[in-house]
Amino acid sequence: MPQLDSRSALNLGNNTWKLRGFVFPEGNQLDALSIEYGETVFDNSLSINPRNFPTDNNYEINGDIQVIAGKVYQYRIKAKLEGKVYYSRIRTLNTNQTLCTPTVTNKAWYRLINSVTFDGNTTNSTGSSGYEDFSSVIFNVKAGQSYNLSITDSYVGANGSSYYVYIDFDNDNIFDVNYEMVQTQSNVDTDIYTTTITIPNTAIVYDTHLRMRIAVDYNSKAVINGPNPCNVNSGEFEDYTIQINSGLLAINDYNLNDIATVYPNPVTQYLHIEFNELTDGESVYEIYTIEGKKVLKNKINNNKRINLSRLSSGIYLLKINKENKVYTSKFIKK
Ligand SMILES: [Ca+2]
Ligand SMILES: [Ca+2]
Repeated sequence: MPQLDSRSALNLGNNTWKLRGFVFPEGNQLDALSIEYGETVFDNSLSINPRNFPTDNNYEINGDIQVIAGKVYQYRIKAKLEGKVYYSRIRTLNTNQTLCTPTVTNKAWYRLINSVTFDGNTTNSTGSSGYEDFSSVIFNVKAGQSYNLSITDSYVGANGSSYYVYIDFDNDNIFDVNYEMVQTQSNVDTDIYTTTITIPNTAIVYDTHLRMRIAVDYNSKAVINGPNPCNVNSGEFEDYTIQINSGLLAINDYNLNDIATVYPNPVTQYLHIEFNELTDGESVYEIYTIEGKKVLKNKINNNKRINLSRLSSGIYLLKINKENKVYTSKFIKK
């Protein structure tokens, strides 16, 4: 009997979400596989060929969908095997979700965060309300890399503190304690907690502001209550911003939309590029997925169209090399 799991949905921005699921066929060759989604009923489906995957391994399937802002969707994985239909659990995708504002139960403070140092950059703080929002502080990171983090709390002496670090890698405004709690430590008898944060290679959203939330709590209360990214008993929260750079967007790249009109967006089949000024000679264009994989490369003349019918749905980056400058523009393929 195949095992199916609807794991998470990544908010890629521009009303595009990547639905993710995991499949373990348990040695069976599945007859059909799909991700079903919809508002009240599962009236949309992304079909996936199970023959592209091994039968004896757990693997990820995913697909990008367009959503309408403000709506709530459900999705699940569906498999067919020998005439029987199997479903994963149903997960919800809420385009209206906002980050919870942290609360502290016990206002007689035992622990405050006095400073946070991430990758050598320090933010000192003195607030005592239980939550300080430093989300305007942005740390640029790369997938697969590790970064030093140290947290100095206000309590001096050998009486344990607990620390929690969450990053909303899928950008859905929920800190998932199973997949997005990147560090935790209970009952640490130290005034400065030092650790490393490793940015994963999968299930992350690139080139977007992702919230990092740090919490400190008085130990025994935290152990009883468990990790909660929205509440601690006797401690403090601080929020920061992480941006995982894909490397696709270089600082010295030029905006393609300044020299050309690129339309339509979203695009179904033909992407048109009309340069403001006609020039002699050819340019080279390249199209990348947001994960950095090159999917198309060709030469382009003045005012041409590119056939994108073979690309799957999602966000792509168009790069054009013209007169020794690199111009970029993002677009959505429906
Ligand atoms: Ca603080
Ligand atoms: Ca999340």
